[in-house]
Amino acid sequence: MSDPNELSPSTPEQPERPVPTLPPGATAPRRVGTLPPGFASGTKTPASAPGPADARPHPKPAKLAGLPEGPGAPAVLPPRPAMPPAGGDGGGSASAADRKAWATDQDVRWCPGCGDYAILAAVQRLMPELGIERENTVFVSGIGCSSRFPYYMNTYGFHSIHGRAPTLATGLKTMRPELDVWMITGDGDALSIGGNHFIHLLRRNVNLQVILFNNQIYGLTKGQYSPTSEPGKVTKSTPYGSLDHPFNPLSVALGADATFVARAMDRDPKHLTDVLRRAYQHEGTSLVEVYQNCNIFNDHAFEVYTEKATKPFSTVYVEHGKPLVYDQGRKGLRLDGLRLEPVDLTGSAFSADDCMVYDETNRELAHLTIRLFDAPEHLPRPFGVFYVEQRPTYDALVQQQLAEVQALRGPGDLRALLHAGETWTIGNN
Ligand SMILES: Cc1ncc(C[n+]2csc(CCOP(=O)(O)OP(=O)(O)O)c2C)c(N)n1
Ligand code: SF4
Ligand SMILES: [Mg+2]
Repeated sequence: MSDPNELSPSTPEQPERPVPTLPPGATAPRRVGTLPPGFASGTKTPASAPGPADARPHPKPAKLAGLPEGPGAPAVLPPRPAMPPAGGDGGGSASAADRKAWATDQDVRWCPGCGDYAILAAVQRLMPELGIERENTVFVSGIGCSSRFPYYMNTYGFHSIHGRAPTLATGLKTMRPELDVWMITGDGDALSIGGNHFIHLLRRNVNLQVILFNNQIYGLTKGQYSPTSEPGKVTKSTPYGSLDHPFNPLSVALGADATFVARAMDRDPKHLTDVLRRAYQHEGTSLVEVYQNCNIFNDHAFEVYTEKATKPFSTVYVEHGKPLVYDQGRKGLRLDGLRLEPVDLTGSAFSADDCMVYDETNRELAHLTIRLFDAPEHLPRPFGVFYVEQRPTYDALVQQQLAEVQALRGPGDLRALLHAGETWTIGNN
């Protein structure tokens, strides 16, 4: 990072990777068609009202406003070099052409049918709409199938080290706050080898977007179980079934005091794009977990949430200020003590008025909602923006502190610093 102007555009050559083959006997149990059992009834509990109306969205183009000025302010940078020409034939409608401007000419090397394609398309569609510049945008990733993402974005990019994307993204955003930084990671990358770095990124609240591709498997290394795999997962590394309790990535994030926590899925691109747009508008670390189908090593993992026959009663979409209602209005979730309880809205006992009105500024409610995870046969899986909090970002605080200290003490001198205080000369004897 000593000279960030030397960042390379994301067009490296990659060695051919053989297409993975299906491992024998390692398919996940299919959950499609499992009907939920009857819902327990309970006494009526009045729903809480949401907190004060949220002032979002906060458009990011003004993100440099508020940064320190004066002697300590970061130096004005020379104009960035022109980007390489975009890939594709450039034909089609204006919006298709806009989207193509964000795509590279690299062969996309994900397996045919992989959910990664839909996420890439959603991001490429969103970029022109955000009114941002490719030359001021950087995608930083770790290692994994998902982490190949920067190759396919016609921006600056960094395919880095397994689990260490948070370190590079933090350094980059802190020293170059005018850049739009997106971090791409997988369930293994973020939550196994990168677990430590991931939680510190979130608590620091560095102003960048994280897209966590959760396919509940290690895809790139051909199908070992991951920290989000369901218990009993049969893989090459767990031939008799995994024994570990899985992480709920969003609970990990809330536990680390993340300020923007959301979930979307590859098979609902409109909702995914809406959530990514909100993530971009948030000032701070925005975590978006995306359920992504790995059709080679973990096919059908999320089918119960994506297929027409089961999606209505298996999912609930949370929206700020709206009651938690699902299954086309036939079911809802009401607060019963300290838990959310599913209720039948087709009878006379309960109506939508009894259901919890979602408040995305309420951390406790976010915790409860995100925990609709442990008993999927009884409860719908929630999607949407669960929690949003405004808190100073690490990068802005660092810049402010630099400006204040430099205003007091003048510009720093690294050589003088290294030779200041207690120093030793190492002799020969
Ligand atoms: C230090 C190190 N350890 C292990 C690996 C091997 N490795 C590469 S990718 C990967 C897991 C990737 O899984 P995930 O993050 O879920 O990404 P996916 O391929 O599923 O998108 C592992 C274990 C590595 N490259 N580097
Ligand atoms: S995540 Fe699975 S389907 Fe996608 S490229 Fe990797 S191995 Fe293939
Ligand atoms: Mg994975």
